[in-house]
Amino acid sequence: MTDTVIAPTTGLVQERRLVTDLPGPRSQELSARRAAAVSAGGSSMLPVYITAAGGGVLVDVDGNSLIDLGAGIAVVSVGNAAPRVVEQVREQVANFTHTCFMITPYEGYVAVCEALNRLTPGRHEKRSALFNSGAEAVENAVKVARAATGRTSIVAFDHAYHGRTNLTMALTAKSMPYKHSFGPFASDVYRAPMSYPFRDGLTGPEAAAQAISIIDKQVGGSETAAVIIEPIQGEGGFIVPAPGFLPALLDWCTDNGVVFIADEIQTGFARTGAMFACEHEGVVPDLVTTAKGIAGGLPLAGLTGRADLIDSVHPGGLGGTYGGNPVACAAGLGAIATIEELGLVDRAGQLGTILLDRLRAMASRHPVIGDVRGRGAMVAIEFVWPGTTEPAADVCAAVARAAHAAGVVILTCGTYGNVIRLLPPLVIPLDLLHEGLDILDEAIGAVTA
Ligand code: PLZ
Repeated sequence: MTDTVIAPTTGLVQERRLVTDLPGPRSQELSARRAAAVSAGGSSMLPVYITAAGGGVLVDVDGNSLIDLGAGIAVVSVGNAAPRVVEQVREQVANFTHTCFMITPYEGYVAVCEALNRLTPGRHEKRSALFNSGAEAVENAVKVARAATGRTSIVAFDHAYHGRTNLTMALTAKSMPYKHSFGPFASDVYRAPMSYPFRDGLTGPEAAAQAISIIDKQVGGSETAAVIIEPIQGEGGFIVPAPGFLPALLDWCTDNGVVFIADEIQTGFARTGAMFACEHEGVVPDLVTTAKGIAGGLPLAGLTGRADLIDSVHPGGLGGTYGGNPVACAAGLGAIATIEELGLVDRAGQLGTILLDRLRAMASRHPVIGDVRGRGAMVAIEFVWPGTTEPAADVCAAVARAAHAAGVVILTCGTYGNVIRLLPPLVIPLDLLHEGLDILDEAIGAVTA
């Protein structure tokens, strides 16, 4: 496939180049400083310290150049230091850095909300509000759903990830490391089974019937304010629900006056080969949460949805000192313009074809790969002991370590810790993507030999 888009987004040479072992000596010095200064509760998957990044590479303090197949967890979809982002941030930061939108507003905030209203699924009348992080967007989605319905119960799913604040920890499924020792958690949060085709063997409608029956029996439709779901689960293992699961859930919500919240924080902004992952199933959510890919790396998050729901909140009920900060909004407008100008929705689709073809070929040679799944530039392999569905987390960790040592940044995820996920910047040059996949392939071979 010819490389249709991109690349001169950065002055950095687009190559993998190792001049030391990883982490190199200067990174190790920084790690020693860090140990004496930085909370041990925050860990780094690969402690090489970065000085520059762009296109498909990360350059470290020792002069190593690594292939980036993680995009900072699906954030720098437009590339690190993308030109339009840099340009608009520079201009904004020199003009003014903060007023607080709740005190004296500015155009950038309005323009980002207009873009969100235009780009999210559905042609109905919408409103948006801006925040600093994904977790904060989710918190506010729950506030809106409760205010609009006068109900309190919220339903989340097995394997869900929605954040690390108190309410979003309650919504997140996995205990270690996200919730362990941090309770008590917010009340009135319930959990329903997710559609996980590799593990449950159910069709979408079957899995939806199972989930709906549990919600009906254990929560009650008339008590439920909202159902929140990632249209493709991220941290939980890049789980793509079986076709029909999301639409059936949405129908049940509509029939019961329950707000359907799509958490598109990881899946949004072109990542899956659609602007938003709900589009793959024609699902139009009542509320959508966004962050990550929205602003090329600056902290910005959005809540977008039905005007009648969002505007049911009393004036002053939603806000925060920094939410929709002018510099972050400038970055957001730069990132959105980049996605549209470079055709990154299509580009993500192209990357997905390459990724799925290559990973399926690997699966045919490596029986430790139990499942290959995903959409667009959000794909994963799940490791199992050959011939079973038993999670092979040690294999997964060893493969990731081997890839890291070879200078390829790949991330793991999954409730069982046995999934390698690939979510490269959408502007990655194709030869680098292939090289990264070659190294992954070799790593699996070496670990399972
Ligand atoms: N909802 C679907 O993926 C963030 C966090 C990883 P914040 N996921 C990566 C970690 O270990 O902290 C995420 C997400 C979905 C919400 C969030 C939360 O977004 O910006 O990290 O708060």
